[in-house]
Amino acid sequence: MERTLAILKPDCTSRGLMGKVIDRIEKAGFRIVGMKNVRLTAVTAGEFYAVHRERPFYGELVEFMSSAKAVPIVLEKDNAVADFRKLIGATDPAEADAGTIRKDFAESKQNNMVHGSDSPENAKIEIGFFFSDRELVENS
Ligand code: 3AN
Repeated sequence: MERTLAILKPDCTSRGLMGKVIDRIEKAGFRIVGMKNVRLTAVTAGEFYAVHRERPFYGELVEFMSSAKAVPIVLEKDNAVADFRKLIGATDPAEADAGTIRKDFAESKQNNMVHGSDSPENAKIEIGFFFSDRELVENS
């Protein structure tokens, strides 16, 4: 079993699309082992996306991620990291495959509904950013 970190981004939560996205995640075979509401600040959003600090879109990304509530979710499944990236689709919804979450719901490269860890190593770091071990509960 592998774990990945998903985040329902502010566009997803404020447009009332959380239920639709979680339904797709569960139907795709992922188990939810951790989930919470957070309101990121410019500081915490900036820290989470620190790898993008030099990118031209960094300031707007930080502003967007702290504009409304976000919902980090820890997911478990065989091959969770790669399978979740497949389920959400490419960063740019215009380039995302048919049937992916971003293709069906995202409005732009920035407002693209969901985050998904890009490697098992980063998944561990990102899960630790939001959750302590005792907040992670396996369900069978
Ligand atoms: P992904 O979320 O698909 O792994 P990353 O890690 O390259 O994409 O980018 C992190 C986040 O930064 C994206 N989810 C998106 O919100 C934003 N982003 C990425 N590229 C752009 C861009 N060219 N313009 C605006 N925002 C972007």
